[in-house]
Amino acid sequence: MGILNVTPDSFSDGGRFQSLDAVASRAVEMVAHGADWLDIGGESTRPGAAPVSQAEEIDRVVPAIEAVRDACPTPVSIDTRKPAVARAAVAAGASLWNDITALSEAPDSLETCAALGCQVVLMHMKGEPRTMQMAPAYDDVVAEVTAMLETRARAAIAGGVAREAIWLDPGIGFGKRLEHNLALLARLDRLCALGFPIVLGASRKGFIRELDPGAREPLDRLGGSLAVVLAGARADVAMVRVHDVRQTAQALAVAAAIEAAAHG
Ligand code: HH2
Repeated sequence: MGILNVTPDSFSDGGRFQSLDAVASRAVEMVAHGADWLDIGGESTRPGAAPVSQAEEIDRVVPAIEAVRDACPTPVSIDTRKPAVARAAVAAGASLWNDITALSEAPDSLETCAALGCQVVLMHMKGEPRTMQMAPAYDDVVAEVTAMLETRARAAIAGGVAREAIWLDPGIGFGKRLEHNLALLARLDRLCALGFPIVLGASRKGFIRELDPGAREPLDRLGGSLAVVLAGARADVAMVRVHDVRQTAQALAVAAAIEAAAHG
């Protein structure tokens, strides 16, 4: 899944895709590089990010989705926590709602998702973006994230979302310290055992810098991002959400070729 943020302030690609031509050509480029999904976001959720109004978010994402749909047939996902934005995005052609709040932001999130009939990513987050990195604490992060995602998946199904439409995501960096991110990445098998396809997003995230203090800029974090992608592939996650589609596809192709050689 290629990331396409149409925001002025996303931590890595904020401000890069302000014109619709830039959005469309980035989409075409990511698809040429191997993206199977394009994830469009109109609100940065980086730690400390300021919220965006519903109208502003719709104004950002709807034209971008239309531009992407005109430029390529690849399915589009909408990265939002607001039901009204998801509704507008699906009307514009998105077919997956990527919700960092696992359909718990608004009272009508769940019912909106069921009515839209779209696919959905339920992501784990502890707290909310403005404050989530202040002092995140868990007794057993793997057990707690797994239990929360299972609970949200059950709630979604009970609320009318089709089981086959649900993806789960541990939410790397969302209310998690380095040790929490690493514990989750080390035990992705526990999430996979829930029986839903797993999405993993760690592209260029801040925790990589804690392991490589020289990687001050998001663009310095490709190596760490690829290490996470390969850990995901080993655990059989279904999708990785990345900025660097070409390098990710290459890393996955080489890893798969080595695996094939080992078995054959
Ligand atoms: N991470 C970000 C945003 N949305 N969605 C899912 N399912 N999983 C993630 O890990 C995830 C996500 C944050 O990254 P990014 O979109 O690159 O930055 P920003 O939130 O600053 O726009």
